[in-house]
This record gives sequence, C-alpha cells and structure tokens, in this order.
Amino acid sequence: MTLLSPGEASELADSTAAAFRTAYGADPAVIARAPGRVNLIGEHTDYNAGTCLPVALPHATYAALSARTDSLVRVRSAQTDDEWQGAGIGPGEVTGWASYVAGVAWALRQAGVDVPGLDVCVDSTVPLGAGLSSSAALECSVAVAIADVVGLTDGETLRHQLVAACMRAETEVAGAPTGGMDQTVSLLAESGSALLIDFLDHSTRAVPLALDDAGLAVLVVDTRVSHALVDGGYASRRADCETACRELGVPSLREATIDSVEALGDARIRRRARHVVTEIDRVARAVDALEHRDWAALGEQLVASHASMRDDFEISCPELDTAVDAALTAGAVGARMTGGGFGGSAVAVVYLDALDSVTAAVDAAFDARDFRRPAFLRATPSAAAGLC
Ligand code: GAF
Repeated sequence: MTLLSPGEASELADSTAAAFRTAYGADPAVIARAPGRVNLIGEHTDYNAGTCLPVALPHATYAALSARTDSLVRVRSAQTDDEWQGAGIGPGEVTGWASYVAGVAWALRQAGVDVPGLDVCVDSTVPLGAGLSSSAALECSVAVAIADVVGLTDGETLRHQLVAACMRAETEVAGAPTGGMDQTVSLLAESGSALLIDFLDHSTRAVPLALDDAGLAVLVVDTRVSHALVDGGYASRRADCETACRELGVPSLREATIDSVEALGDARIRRRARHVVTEIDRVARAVDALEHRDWAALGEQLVASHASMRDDFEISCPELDTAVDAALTAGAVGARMTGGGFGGSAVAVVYLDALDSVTAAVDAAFDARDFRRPAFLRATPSAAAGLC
C-alpha cells in the first residue's frame, strides 16, 4: 500500500522559500501553511445553516509572501509553474487558480485591511481536484501570510475574519458558491481532533478523535475522478435547497422538520431536503458515537450518509460507490463519499491492521471495473493554518 505523503513541513517551507527567491530575487517576508481537509460527516449542510465534522489533513499548502511598495500582485505556483500578475484583483479581473490568491487580498481590502501589492509563491501537498479542499488551503495559507505582513494580531477574532475573507474570495472572485466548511476547518482546526462546526452561529468545537488509541485510522481514497466546485452540480444542489426553503417557508433547512420535508410536492426537491435534514441528525449521532467510542455506531452513520448522498442528493458516482462498497466489504468500520461530490474522494474509518487489505480491495474493485487506480492517504488530524 502506498500512501500519499504530506511531506515534511520544514522542508516544504524551505523549498517554497527557495522558489520565491528564484522567482523574485529576495527572501520572502513570511511563509505560512494551511491544511486541506477531509469531512468525516455532514455534507452540503454548511450552506443550509447545519453542522459538519471535518478533520484538517497533514497535507497542506505553503505560501511564501512579501509586501510590495506598489499595488501589483504577482503569484506563482510550483504546481503550474506559471505566473499571474495584475493590479486588478477583484471579481471579473482574475480567473483560474490565481483568483483564489488574489481574491483573498481583494476580500481583505474590502474588509478594511490595508493590503499592499504582493509577491506570492505557493506549493502544496494537498491533491488538486480531489475534494480535499486544495482551494481553501490555498486561500487560507495566503490569508495567514497577508495578516502577518500587515501586522494583524492573531487570535480567534482574526481567524473568523480570515474565514470570511477566504469565503468571499472563493464565492465572489473564483466564482465557486461554496458554504464555508473548508475555510473554517483550515483556519480553526485543532490537532488530534475533528472540528464540529455549527453554521447556525458559526461556532466551533473540537471533538477529540481517540481513533489511534482504538487502533483505527482515517483513510482517504482519492478516486482521481476530477471534481470542480465551479461546475454546475454544486450550484444546482444549492438552488434546490433554496427552493425547498421557499416551499417550506423556513429561512434555512436547519429549521425544517423531516415531516414537513416528506410532505413536499416535488420529488427531487423532497429528496434534496431529506438529505440535508437527515444528514444534520447524523452529524449529532456521529459526534455522540465518537464521544462514547462506539465505533459501530459511528460506522452506521457514515454508511447511512453515503446512501443519502447517493440516492437523495445524487452527488456520488460509480467510482465513489465502488470505493465505499469495497472498503466496507473488506472490513472498514464505516465509509462514505466526502466533500462536494461528483468525483473526488471517499473517507473510511479502518482498523490499522486492515489498512493493507482495505486498500488492496479498493484497488482490485477499481481494476475489475476498468477504473483508473485511486490514490490513498491517511488523515492524521492536524492543526490549523499558521506561520512556518
Ligand atoms: C465543498 C464546499 F466547498 C463546502 O462548502 C461544502 O459545501 C462541501 O463541498 C459539501 O459538504 O467542499
């Protein structure tokens, strides 16, 4: 079994600084690191004022950054080896991956922060397009670096401001109408814990993951079916949820009861709303199971969550279903697709001594269906974004 390595943080910080020196001829003023995430449970609940339970990955994005004396923003990535530069960094002025970087500077300016021109160089070990929040990791690494160069004081208040700026960058500049889970966990996670986020009031609570003590691991299966949040599937699910709210006369699906949802006239809207309402309930049950170390109960919630996304929210795909089924058949405690859907990754809770057999079973199931082989990584619950 080969697991994708998160790399050594100090080595990645050094190599990102070296790339910055090569590109811009000087040392960066600051280097920041922000993790990707895998969501244990609570999918498409964030923009419905619901709850979710993501874990910060050890895989992260590294941003080396310096302030400039003019208003130009220059951005380089080790992944694409190209450079974007411009002084216009707002909506409609920058496209592609650079919009996630420039967008953060724009959103912080909109929030009243005096952000100067910037030179930025980024590198990442978060797999791109795998539903593991490479975009949020990029935004949050840049946000933490900018906050430091402009002299903002770190703390919970700043972290919430940075979450808001990163969300604006993603929705208004990059054009992905996402809900905030990814930025929140990247900026507020605690090492060793999952982060319970409640989008009714944006509060967070660390839920310790005692999986190691129980001989369990969180395994991520990247199906390598590409997933993009700027494609229409995500936005159309969001629109369906808004339609359900209008029909039910509630401000968000958090306020809807399952009985009212089951009475909705349109079958598709009913299924979408049913997923959200039942998923919020499953998050609470999963947290309870984790706190009672009831792994079987946790597994049941993960499996039910996958069925709900496959059948009611209709965001799974054959590769994700195959990964989940094969992992469960090979003895995973629980498994489900994770993230926005339409490709990307599955997450499984697996006994350490079954890691080899579960990954081999998933590989074999992919081979049998002529799917490209997946990649695997281990989600050791990691810390939030910070300076290197
Ligand atoms: C993506 C989005 F970015 C999140 O906001 C969330 O909605 C998730 O899909 C689905 O739970 O990661």
